[in-house]
Amino acid sequence: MADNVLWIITDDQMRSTLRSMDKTWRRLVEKGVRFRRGYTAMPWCGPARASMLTSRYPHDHGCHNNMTHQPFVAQGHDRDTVATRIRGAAYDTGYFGKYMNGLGKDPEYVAPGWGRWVATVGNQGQLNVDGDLRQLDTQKAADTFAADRLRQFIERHRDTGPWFAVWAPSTPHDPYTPSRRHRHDFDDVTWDPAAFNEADLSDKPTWMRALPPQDRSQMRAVLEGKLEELQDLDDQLGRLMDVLFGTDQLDRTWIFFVSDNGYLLGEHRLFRKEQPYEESAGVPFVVRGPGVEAATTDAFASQVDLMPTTLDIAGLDPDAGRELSGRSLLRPLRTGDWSDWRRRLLVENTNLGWAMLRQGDDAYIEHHERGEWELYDLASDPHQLTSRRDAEVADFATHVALLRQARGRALRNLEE
Ligand SMILES: [Ca+2]
Ligand SMILES: [Ca+2]
Ligand SMILES: [Ca+2]
Repeated sequence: MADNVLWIITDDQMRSTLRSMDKTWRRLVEKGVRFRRGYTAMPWCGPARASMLTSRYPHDHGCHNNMTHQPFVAQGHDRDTVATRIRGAAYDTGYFGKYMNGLGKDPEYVAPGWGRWVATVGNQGQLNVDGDLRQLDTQKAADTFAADRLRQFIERHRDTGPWFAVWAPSTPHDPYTPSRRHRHDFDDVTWDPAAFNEADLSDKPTWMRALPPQDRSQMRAVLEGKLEELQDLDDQLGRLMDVLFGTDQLDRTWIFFVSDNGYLLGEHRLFRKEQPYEESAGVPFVVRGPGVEAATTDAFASQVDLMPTTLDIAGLDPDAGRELSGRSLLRPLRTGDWSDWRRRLLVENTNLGWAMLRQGDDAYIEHHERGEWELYDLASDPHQLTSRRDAEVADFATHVALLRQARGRALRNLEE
């Protein structure tokens, strides 16, 4: 029987918070491969989720803002996703949790390809359960309901398979409502990252230079809320792993753990997401799977890689029908050999008009409409405090210009 695949997609989680999740760390990270250079396709909830489901970059799927569901469906993208494709390999499928933003205006929608559909609709506790709407008291209750249904889905497949499921809790997105059990876990957390309220913004794009400082106590409180909510998620993940283990499915299940986007808490005087800096553009990215040796790697991984890897696990050709823009991680995950992997990676925001090229230690950021650029050496300047204004960037600019118009195999060739 082919292996099962589970995607866990958290909401607004920074890479730096993964270590706070003890069960996740012990049962996923230490048993799998952690990508220090895992990136979103675009650091905003809806467009990022559209990219994961289709292995298309935002410039290709054309859903540029956070009301993503409507343009996604209008363009027919929902008929060619990881779910519709993997059904061709006789996988049972299930979606559990937050889907694309905009679903609140189309609550009865059930996306093609999903055998089970337990989607939170909007952010007020409404759920669509296989086409039937339910109203729970809170978003937290809806999240818990979705997680319960996921465990039931897994239990039902004790003796059957294979299956593919997505679990997408709306954690640690605001508002922060940790459980009684965890709501004091990080009361004393402090917050003083190196780039907090960056003093000299003269190397930053023009619009940032007049930014007022962020309030440290407010940023610290957000961090506290995120870390405490993540402890609840960590407990849920522990229960999930118990079910996989208890039903003898853990050794034939691949688990991918990512966030839709990262989050800035006052670094460079910025708050929230959408921006090209590492805290926002980078995401936690972990894979645990059968035969995979535990490791940490500097290979570039992107959200667009999830779909081709999953289809590869299912024995399908990821490029059948439409060439995907991501790469299958499967072979290097199994061998540990990343020498043939992509050398450069695109991250973009087609709404704000920037694109970033990651190449080696370099992060080149281009602001198209403003005609401005930034370049950081993340080895000597990991906190992105000093853009290298004197650098020669013509080669980076050429690659960005090509990558942001390409898709499929042509895009992948530009990464080499
Ligand atoms: Ca998000
Ligand atoms: Ca607290
Ligand atoms: Ca600076």
